[in-house]
Amino acid sequence: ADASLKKIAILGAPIDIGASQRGTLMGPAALRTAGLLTLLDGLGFEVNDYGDIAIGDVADLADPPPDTARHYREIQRWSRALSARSYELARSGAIPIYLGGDHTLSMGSVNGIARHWHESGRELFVLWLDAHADYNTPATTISGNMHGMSAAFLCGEPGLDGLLGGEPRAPIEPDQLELFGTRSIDKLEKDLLRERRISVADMRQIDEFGVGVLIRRVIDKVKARGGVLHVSFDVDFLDPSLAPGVGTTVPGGATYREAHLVMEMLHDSGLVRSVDIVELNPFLDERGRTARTAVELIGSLFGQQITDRPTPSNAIEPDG
Ligand code: B3U
Ligand code: MN
Ligand code: MN
Repeated sequence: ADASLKKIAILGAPIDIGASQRGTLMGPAALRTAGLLTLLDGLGFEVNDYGDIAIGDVADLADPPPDTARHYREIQRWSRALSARSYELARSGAIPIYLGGDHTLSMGSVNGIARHWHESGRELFVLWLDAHADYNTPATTISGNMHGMSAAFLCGEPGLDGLLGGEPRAPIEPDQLELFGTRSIDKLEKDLLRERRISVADMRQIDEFGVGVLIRRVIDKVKARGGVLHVSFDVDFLDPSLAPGVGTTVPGGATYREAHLVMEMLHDSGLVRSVDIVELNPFLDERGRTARTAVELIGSLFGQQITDRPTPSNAIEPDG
């Protein structure tokens, strides 16, 4: 293999018990069918597909499951396996792309990545492209669905402390989380976000300032602190007209052009080191539209451009 080629590591995690609607377990297959690997290969990456992670028959831990976290045991198995694997992948120097699966995937994937960057002495920032804040805990949740708790878990909120068992937990600070595209937050969840002073670029702000200004603000913050960026892309970030293949669609989401601009600017920043693509539910999709749109967006995130000429933003701030 050409050593100058940048490596991408693909890992699927067919999880669907973190959500209320079943079916996201078909997400990894749909993203592959929609041409994710061919696209990344065509953009000049060395792409290795590690298939879908298996949770095997590891013995269950003995911690008491919280009674407001549905399917805690299964999600615990996924999270432990994912965190361990994710840490190894991040350490290998490849850019891991995790294919979900519902958003509980990130409890494992991001924890493993955060552990790696913590050891490397660089700050990890997590950009949460999502209609929801996913900042519930077992104490605040209304639904009991654990995909609504993953961002809170990653920021070290209490209530799921035994989830990873012996896997080292690597929480990020609340100021390393950037919620973006938010338009559905529960009451107690909102209180907690305010208490923690979490940065939220909600749709109200996107309408007023535009995605360009707001994503630039995130990029500048990460650069100023010498950090790196993980992109956790919940496909319900997109407007339902564009992405119907999701269990929890919320009207008023990002448009096609807004989403592409976000991805293009993130690419030009040179900061992205890992990605999750979650909540795609092929069972609800219309002729693969959502899967194809998600794959196109990943193309923009990894350098697909309309012309090869510098755009105003990447001309001013060339990739360091
Ligand atoms: N906040 C609600 C709804 C929700 C969160 N994430 C998704 N839906 N996909 C909850 O269930 O916690
Ligand atoms: Mn989510
Ligand atoms: Mn969501």
